[in-house]
Amino acid sequence: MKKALLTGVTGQDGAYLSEFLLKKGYEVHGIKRRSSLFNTDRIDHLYEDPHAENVHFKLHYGDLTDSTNLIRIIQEVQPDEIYNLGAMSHVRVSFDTPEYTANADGIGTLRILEALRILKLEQKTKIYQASTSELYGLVQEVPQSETTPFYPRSPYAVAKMYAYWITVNYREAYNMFACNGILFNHESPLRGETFVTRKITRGAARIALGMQDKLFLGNLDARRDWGHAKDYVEAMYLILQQDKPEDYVIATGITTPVREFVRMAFKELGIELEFSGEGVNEKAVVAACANPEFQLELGKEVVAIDERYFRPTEVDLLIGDPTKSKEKLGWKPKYDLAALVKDMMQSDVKLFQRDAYLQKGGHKVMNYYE
Ligand code: NDP
Ligand code: GDR
Repeated sequence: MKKALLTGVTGQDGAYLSEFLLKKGYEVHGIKRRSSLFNTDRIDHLYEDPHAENVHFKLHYGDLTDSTNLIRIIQEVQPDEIYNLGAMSHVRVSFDTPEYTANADGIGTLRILEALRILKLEQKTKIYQASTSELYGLVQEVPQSETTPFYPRSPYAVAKMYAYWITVNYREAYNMFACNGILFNHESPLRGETFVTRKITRGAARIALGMQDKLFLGNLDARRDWGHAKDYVEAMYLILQQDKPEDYVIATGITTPVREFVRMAFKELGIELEFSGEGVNEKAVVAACANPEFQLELGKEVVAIDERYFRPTEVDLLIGDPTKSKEKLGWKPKYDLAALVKDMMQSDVKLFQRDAYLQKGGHKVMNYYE
């Protein structure tokens, strides 16, 4: 039985990848940070009682900022594959916590690579590094491929650039099977609530159900190449199953502005929007509502701009060229953008129908929509 060790197991990708690898017959070990509340919602369905025999999914307390802890866990697990998914992954927040981001996202990757060397596992353990399309930052060429020059535009992207190159360097210096997956944005019903797609699908569901008045967003002109996380974790696995360690771009090859994602999300609920104004004065109002379930007045303003969500330096356009991954990995995504929006919208409507029901019964529900 192959053993995989995942950092970031409680995150969006950690949850989908764990599920995928368990189905493949792996023993999956996940590193989880200690938190004052349980934060395992995304992996609770995979949880196995550690007292039982033949446990295939095991959690270890750990942190990418703690070398000794990483060395100990890796020594204990002796993994065949490590997927380094753990990171402070929010681009906007990295401007507020740049030093921590560099430590966890940049040096954290070095700590894992060094742990393998210290433990003399560098020829046994393959490693996948969660690299990102944010490396391309300020547009140098489109579409962006494995040979496009990097120009990072945030403390997050700069930290990930260190992680990218240290992974390449350890591959070349020590002959390690260490690979970067340069993944473009991928989303799902499990996406963190403050990334733009999930913020939009949550906002649209809550507005339709009368639980939220308006959705405040930042730059609606930014364009992203959005895929479904379920498809993207399969690519991570494929990257480590090749004969040679290499780096791959994983993307759909289609780019869409944030504004269009907003339109598609509301449309999925039968609500048509009309956008007007420019820059900070842009807004969207309800132009038609074909769904009798939702009592929305025509002309009601449902989307407005809040400058707080603008970034000091923005990444305007991302569009990936997935030719290499299609040809070499045989990777092909099953979800297109419409199917992704549908999946996320259906899930959030269900979630907030439950909250609306609880609220009606006098229970307090969480009302944050940052
Ligand atoms: P999430 O933000 O959903 O998950 C991040 C995970 O990292 C969480 O489990 C989090 O733990 C954990 N983590 C954060 N800091 C530390 C730390 N110091 N030590 C150990 N674990 C830590 O991210 P995604 O699942 O979306 O992304 C997975 C990886 O892929 C990330 O590295 C991200 O930067 C990268 N990436 C993501 C893309 C995307 O579109 N989703 C695209 C390209 C790259 P906790 O739950 O405790 O917060
Ligand atoms: P991104 O994702 O920065 O691409 O990083 P995010 O969803 O945060 O932003 C995408 C674009 O939408 C614009 N935007 C807003 N973003 C947020 N979060 N909130 C808003 O209200 C809002 N309004 C407009 C942003 O300015 C941006 O242009 C994600 C993360 O998962 C990274 O970890 C990963 O590496 C990259 O994707 C690929």
